Amino acid sequence: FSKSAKHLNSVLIIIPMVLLFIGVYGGLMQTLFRAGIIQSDPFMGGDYYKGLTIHGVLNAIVFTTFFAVALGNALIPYALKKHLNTKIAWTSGILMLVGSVMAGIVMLMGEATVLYTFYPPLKANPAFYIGLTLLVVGSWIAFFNWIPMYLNWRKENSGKKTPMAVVGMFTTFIVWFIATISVAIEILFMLLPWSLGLIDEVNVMLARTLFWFFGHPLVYFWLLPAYVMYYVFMPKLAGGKLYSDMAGRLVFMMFVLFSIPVGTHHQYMDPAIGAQWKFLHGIFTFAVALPSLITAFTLAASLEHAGRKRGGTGLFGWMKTLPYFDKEKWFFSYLIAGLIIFAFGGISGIVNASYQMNTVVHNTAWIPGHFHLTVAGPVLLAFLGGSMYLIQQFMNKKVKMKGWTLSVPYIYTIGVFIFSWGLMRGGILGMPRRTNTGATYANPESVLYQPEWMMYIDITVIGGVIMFIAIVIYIVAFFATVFSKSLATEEEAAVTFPISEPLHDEPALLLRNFKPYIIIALILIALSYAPVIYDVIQATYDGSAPYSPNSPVPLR
Ligand code: HAS
Repeated sequence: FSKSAKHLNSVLIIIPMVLLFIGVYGGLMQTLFRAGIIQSDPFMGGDYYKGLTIHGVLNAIVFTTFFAVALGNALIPYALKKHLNTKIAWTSGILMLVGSVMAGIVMLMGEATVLYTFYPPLKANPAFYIGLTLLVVGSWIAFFNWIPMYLNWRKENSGKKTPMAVVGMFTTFIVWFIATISVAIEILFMLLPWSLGLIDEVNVMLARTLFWFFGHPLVYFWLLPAYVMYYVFMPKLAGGKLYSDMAGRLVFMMFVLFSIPVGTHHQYMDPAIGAQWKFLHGIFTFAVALPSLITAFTLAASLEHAGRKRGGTGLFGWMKTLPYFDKEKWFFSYLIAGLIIFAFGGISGIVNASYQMNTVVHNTAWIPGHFHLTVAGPVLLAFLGGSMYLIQQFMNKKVKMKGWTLSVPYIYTIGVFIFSWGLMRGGILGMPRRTNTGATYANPESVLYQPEWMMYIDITVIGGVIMFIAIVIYIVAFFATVFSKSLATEEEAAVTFPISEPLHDEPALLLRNFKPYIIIALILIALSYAPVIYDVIQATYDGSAPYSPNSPVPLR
């Protein structure tokens, strides 16, 4: 890695870490708002929805995109033994930074209180949409920068299997690229002109549908870099090997196929889309859960192999010998804790995906319970562990406060289990999501007051405070590492990654080329989305009259 590549990757990790902390602070405020403990943010000012927007956008969109790009910039050249084109990589990084800062400023000013889904008729300052567009375009440029490296490598290494890390990172960005096209259409042709005052109507259902075409693959864009670290790093960190190379490749290709034609499962309760198409998306949703089930077995087998190599015996005895508390293997604790959380996140996802069950949980606090066990569980922990690993490599530092660093994922796990349990139990009772319960259902003065929800709301405060403490410890350890003395001169510092060997190295001939999978994915997308878009257009342009958000009377 050149000096410039190291600097770039460090910037791509440090700046979003600051933004992540602002977002995490916003998360803590959410729990306090919802419990009625505060009515206004003591530091940033503004209400519950401003805080919720900052929390969602900075943590779930900005931090994750930066980390995915930094991981790709690091792993792809490393695994292919090629040099990153740093000019293009810096251009992408600068676009992402400028875009994120623009969006961040308007959110802090309270000019973009539209939540991370930015559904119309909620309208933001144009700078918010432009900022998000720059972030996405910057990430595309990072992806395009990796393609020539990969094609050259294939030319020079015909017949060889592409390294798993590269397969995983390309899967991440193929899914991201296809998915972001729809949100680009939504922003550039609908929301931005509307926010600039160039058009005065926007088709709400079409905008929601375009959003969810992007929104569900977005969750796999978050998950896949974590999967790269699970498949590529974790077996080696545990002291073993990846149980099956083919299983890993199959999992990534299945994500290319099924990540996108599933978005309507977020719209089961929306009007305008036929129930048969929602059902079809429901079936594909079960298909996209399969690669995660394969992952559960493959990683468990890899961990068992490692545990037995470390002297573990018996049916479960191998579990005891894994390096959960080995300070030198602090990275392992981030991955294993996340994996354990994900077992519960996955189960709750399957509940959401079931069409009938969704009627019980949709728009209730169950849903944030689910996604704190997925994106704010395994994904966050893997990205935090990964950020610490990348920063020490690129800045040539030694991780500081290792014991504390190791403890973070376990403290966080305790917090997130308590927090999500409170949300999910409250959700089953009907407690809504995205609602300032502090001013309504948790307010004894209000006619809406629901005393039986109070216990669960209080539980989320306890869980939220524990999660926040874990992140504060992490941030202190992270910046202690960043500001510590460098180990050696730049020239001496070699970047290395713990790349796992496979235990079973199957030929996997049918899993070596992305092309057929991309083609099948496009066919599945066309089959599943053409009728949905047709229904939406039929119902909203031909069927019913448009409404203004300010009046219940149709416009024409
Ligand atoms: Fe989801 C809503 C369905 C996965 C994130 N999801 C959301 C939202 C977010 C989100 C943010 O069908 C809210 C969006 C909004 O704001 O409205 N989700 C699923 C399904 C899966 C799933 C079927 N979700 C995720 C992931 C996310 C994420 C991953 C982020 C990264 N989700 C839904 C649905 C909705 C939804 C509906 C809409 C709900 C509504 O009504 O609004 C699946 O992909 C899950 C499959 C996962 C598994 C788990 C496998 C287990 C593993 C761990 C094994 C453990 C081991 C440890 C090996 C089947 C891999 C061993 C331990 C030792 C000690 C040895």
